[in-house]
Amino acid sequence: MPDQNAVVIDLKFARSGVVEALKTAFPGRPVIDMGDPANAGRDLSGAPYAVVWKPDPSLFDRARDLKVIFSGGAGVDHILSAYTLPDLPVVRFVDRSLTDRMSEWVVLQCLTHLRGVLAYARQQRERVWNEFSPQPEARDVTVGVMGLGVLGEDAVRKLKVMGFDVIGWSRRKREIDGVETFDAGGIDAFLGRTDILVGLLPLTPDTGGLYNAALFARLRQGGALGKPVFVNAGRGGSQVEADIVAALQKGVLGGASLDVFEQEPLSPESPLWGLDNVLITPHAAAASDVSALFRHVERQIARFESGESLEHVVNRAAGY
Ligand code: NDP
Ligand code: OXD
Repeated sequence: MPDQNAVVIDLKFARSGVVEALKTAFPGRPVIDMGDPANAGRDLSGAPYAVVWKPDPSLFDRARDLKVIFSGGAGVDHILSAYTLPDLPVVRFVDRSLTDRMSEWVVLQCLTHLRGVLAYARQQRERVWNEFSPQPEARDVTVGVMGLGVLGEDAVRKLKVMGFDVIGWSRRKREIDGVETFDAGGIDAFLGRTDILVGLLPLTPDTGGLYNAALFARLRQGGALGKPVFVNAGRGGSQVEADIVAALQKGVLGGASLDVFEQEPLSPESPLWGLDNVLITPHAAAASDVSALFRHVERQIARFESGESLEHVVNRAAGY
């Protein structure tokens, strides 16, 4: 029998977190959890809502009465580029905890490279007592943030609190107090000033392969860190990993911190693992808190059902 109010859940997240969060989420509403094998062949017609992260490809055919699709993450490339989606609103996940986590990760990476943490960790393993000097201050280093959306804007603010000189780049010009910003056309000026490049861009047809050899060559050489550093937590599809490796080996880049990769998980064969000036995290910069995700979906469903507009609706033409 079709479920007229049901929420279909298809989240490739840690299973225990989903099961636990579903104990209290969506009170009074049927929930069809596709992670439960009992729902494998279930009729999904009638269900108006789906909350998805890399869902089963057949989901959108089977759930043919959907009214709203909720992304389980802030990024939506996992659905926009992978499926022929029905012409419905796609709502992405925007949440304080996710934003805070991302800014923690970004600030941590910038401080890691500023303070030579990777080199000191290497020395510690070798029991070497050797101080690196001179010690640059955050104010001597310009961090250029690409992507000034929800995550980029928060990261910019927190990097400034740490004392970094921060500049930002986005498709359309953004105004952020105390931060010089550039629009798409200002990319050369932006890159030429940047010592640490932070990628917080969505993956779209315009941003695929953007972080490549030609872009790294335009970053400032000879700044306070000596060589520029690349930090990316946006999407791996925006980076050309062979070019990152070559840039690190040739000294075009002095270091990198990468949370996202062209293929995830990163292959054990990737040369990136073996580079000692690279810090790798497994797409863990800012995990979606499942309970917060469900609360956000509940809020949006309440708005939708009371005739208010949905928030955080993706611009399908722009791809984010
Ligand atoms: P938003 O949609 O709020 O912001 C996107 C920003 O990117 C905007 O400033 C936008 O410009 C800019 N942008 C998009 N396309 C272009 C382009 N072609 N040229 C220049 N700028 C562009 O997204 P969020 O800040 O919420 O998230 C950003 C991304 O972070 C997500 O899409 C996801 O891929 C990634 N992410 C990664 C996580 C992780 O754990 N590694 C966790 C969460 C998200 P404009 O302001 O002009 O629109
Ligand atoms: C997201 C992510 O988009 O986890 O939220 O990458």
